[in-house]
Amino acid sequence: MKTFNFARAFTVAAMVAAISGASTAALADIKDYNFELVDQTVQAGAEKVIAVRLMNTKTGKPVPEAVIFATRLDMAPDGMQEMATKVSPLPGAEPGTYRFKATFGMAGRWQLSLGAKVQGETGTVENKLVITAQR
Ligand SMILES: [Cu+2]
Repeated sequence: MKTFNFARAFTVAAMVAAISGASTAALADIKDYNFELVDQTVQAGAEKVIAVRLMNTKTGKPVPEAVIFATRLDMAPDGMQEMATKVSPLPGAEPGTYRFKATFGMAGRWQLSLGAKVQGETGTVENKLVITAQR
């Protein structure tokens, strides 16, 4: 009986170790990545350039070669979510920086929604950034 209890306790301990080990590995993940605006403001008007940097917040370094697959730019921060404009990717200036071209038809606050896949990471980086278009 004593031997049986010991074996059972050991099995449970091993299982707990395995589970906590797995969750520790899962914590070093996609949540450590964040987009940030290079410039918080842009001039209102046609064909303006927006630049964002994808940062690894653990290392403080920019992350090159991410695949950007979802972008939307609209005036949701000023209560005009239906006022959306087309966002076109442009070649990046430097590794870890991603550039887009868009027409800001109105001065005010615009929300840039981004989705990205990072090399070697599962999951998706999803960020919403607010950029102000000025006259
Ligand atoms: Cu508007």
